[in-house]
This record gives sequence, C-alpha cells and structure tokens, in this order.
Amino acid sequence: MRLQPEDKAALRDKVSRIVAKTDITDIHTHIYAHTFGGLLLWGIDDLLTYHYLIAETMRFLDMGYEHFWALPKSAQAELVWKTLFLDRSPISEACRGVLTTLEKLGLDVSKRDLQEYRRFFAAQKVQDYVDRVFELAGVKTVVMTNDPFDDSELPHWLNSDQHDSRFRAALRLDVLLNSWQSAIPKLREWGYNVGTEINSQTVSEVRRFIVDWLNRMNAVYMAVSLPPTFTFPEASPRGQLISECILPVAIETGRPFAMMIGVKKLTNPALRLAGDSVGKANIDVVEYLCVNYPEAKFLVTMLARENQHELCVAARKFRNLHVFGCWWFLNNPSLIDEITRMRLELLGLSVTPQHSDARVLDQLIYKWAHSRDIIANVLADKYIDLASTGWQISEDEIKRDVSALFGDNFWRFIA
Ligand code: RAT
Ligand code: ZN
Repeated sequence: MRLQPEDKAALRDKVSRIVAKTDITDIHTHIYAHTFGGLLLWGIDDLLTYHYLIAETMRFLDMGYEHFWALPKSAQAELVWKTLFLDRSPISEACRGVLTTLEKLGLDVSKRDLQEYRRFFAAQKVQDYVDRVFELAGVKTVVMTNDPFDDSELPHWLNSDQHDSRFRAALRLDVLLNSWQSAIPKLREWGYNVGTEINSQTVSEVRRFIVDWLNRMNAVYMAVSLPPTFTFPEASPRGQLISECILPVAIETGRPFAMMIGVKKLTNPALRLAGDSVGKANIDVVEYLCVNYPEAKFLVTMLARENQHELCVAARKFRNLHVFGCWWFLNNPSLIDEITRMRLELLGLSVTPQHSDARVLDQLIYKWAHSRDIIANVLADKYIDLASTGWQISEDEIKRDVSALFGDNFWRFIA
C-alpha cells in the first residue's frame, strides 16, 4: 500500500505532537533537588562551565589547565562564552544546548548579551525556577546520582528530612567498587566492620552498608561506571564485591544493578572532570552476568559506539537486561538517531532510549528538546513503515508507546 505524502505528513505531525507532550522520567542525571542546597547547579554560569564545554574551550586556548581551574567560576564562564560563542560559531551540540535553553526560557540569543542573561537568572527564586524548568522540559521525575562517599552529599542524607518527590535517588557505588582501598577507612568510620581482605565478615558488612543506603535513600537502583576493561568474574576487589555483595543484594531486594560501561577515567588528568575518554568494552561480560544471574536485573548503557549493536543483540537474549540512554559522547543528534533506530528495529519498544545526564538543572530543557525531536522523527518513520502495510495505529496506541519509551518501561522493569 502506498501512503500519500499528506498522510505521511499528518502521521509525522501527530507523533511529534504526542512526543512533545509526553512527560518524562529521566532515569540518569547528576542534578539535585533544591533541598540539597548548593549541590543543585543552575543558571548561565553553571551552563557555560559544563565540563563538556570546558573540554571544547581548552582546544582553542594556550592557557595552562591549572591557570584555567584557578579562575573563579564567573571568569571561566566568560572565557567559555568568548571562546566558543563569540570568537567562532557555537555549532557543537553542547554549545547549541546553551542557546536552546536560553531561547526556551524566553531570552533573546541574538543579543549575545551575557550580562543580560546573568540578570535574568539572578532574578529567579530557585524553588519556582525548578518548577519552571521541569515544566519547560516536560520532565516529571528525575533520578539523581547519589554517592554516600561524597562528603558534600552525606550531610543531606544524614541530617535532612526535606524531600522533593520529583527527585528519586540512585545509589552510586563507584568508590566502593572501583577504589576499594579508599572505601575501607570510610566504611570503618561509619561503623561497618570491614577488613582489607574481602572475607565473610567484610562481605556481610558491605552488604549491610548497601542495604542501609538503599533504604535510607529509597534508591531505585544501584549504579556504577566501569572501564572498557571491565571483566567478570574476576579475583579483584571489584569482582569479589560484585559477586559477593552487589548481586546478592540485587536479587534479595529486586533493585537493578546499573552498569555504565566504557569510560576511561582521566585520560587527560589536567582536564579533571572533562578529562575522561571512551573505550570499547567486552559484551561477553554483560552476557555472562545476565545468564548466570537470571534473578538479578541489569540496567546497562555503554559508552562506545562500537558496543551498541552487540548490546542490542544481548538484550534480545536476556529479559533481565534493560538497555538505556545514549550516554555522554553518544548524546549527539547523529548518534542518537542511529542508535535509536537500531534499538527500535532490534528491540521494538523494550528500551529506554534516552536519559539526560544533566549536571545543571537547566540542561533538562535542551537535552530533552533535542532528544525528543530525534526520537519523534525515528518513531514517525517506523509508524509510516507500518502504515504502508495497511496497519492502522490509533492516537492512544502512539501515546502508550511513547509513554513506554519515556519512563513506563523503566518503572515496569524495576517494579
Ligand atoms: O556525562 C557526564 O557528565 C560524565 O561526566 C559522567 O558523569 C557520567 O555520565 C557518569 O555518570 O559517570
Ligand atoms: Zn552520568
């Protein structure tokens, strides 16, 4: 059956409208509720000093890295603005994101007036501004990244009973798993009687620590970022802790273990947070975990483009594996398009195609605006292919499908 161009355009339009209106659960971010005080980053200076933009800025400067880091945030922001937005055109995805955000907030980007933007943000009241950003981004719930080993976050969890139900917690365990030696003294200080050796006493104390924190945070999952060399099983502390502590707790509590695989930490240490890189990881490890721990649930995203196809194939084999997001260096239009198409073709509607990874509240606005457009376009192509066979799709069915991709799949997986 040949669809008429006007039928295709009408279907495309309908999908765009539904995608634009569907509320999102953003399953991985680095933003915080305002109840965490200064940990919540927002406003133009935080947008401009996003580490993605710092990496791009330093490519054009002769300045030493330490000199840059020694500048106050406002001066860093001015340097990024001048280097990336004024001295040349801001065409990278991270630059474009700042402009989308300003524009959607009602600011005139044609003026290029940093001081005016600063005045706008200075006039906002943070609580109301959070509401406004959620509204503009069409986000209803975000999952934070919560690390008990982070000294700036700890006091909130220990002392505050303030709560914003739009912000859910995820228990991030990078320190525990990736730098066990530095976790030991902290665990001891908090009353967990762990030894250097991972024996039965240490295992039961680490499990107690994880369960205590899952409960304290009411965390929706446990998470870790892992290098491309990640392997399992392994005799290392990480391998032992995953097998003896994480997986048993995941099975006992039903909480998924989120693995974000493929980051090479501090490839350029002088760039600090902006200095991490990417490497291809081994999919056998993901398959090994899924087949040997069928009662555990795994949320997985991989950083290398080269891993995306085999990750989809792995997910076809294991229903305890939920693929999510176009992570970090993949969160660019050309790659989101490619990866989302491939996922829908191999996995149908059983994925969570995107998360924002926002570190600055306002980034929710652009990250979701940009991703929504691409996801709508890919979905429309798929519905047009179906309609070309004579298959009829109702508006309610499109809404159901989009809601699945924008959060329902995630909640169902973790339920
Ligand atoms: O995307 C980022 O901002 C990275 O710096 C990482 O935080 C990464 O997303 C992670 O969660 O480790
Ligand atoms: Zn992240």
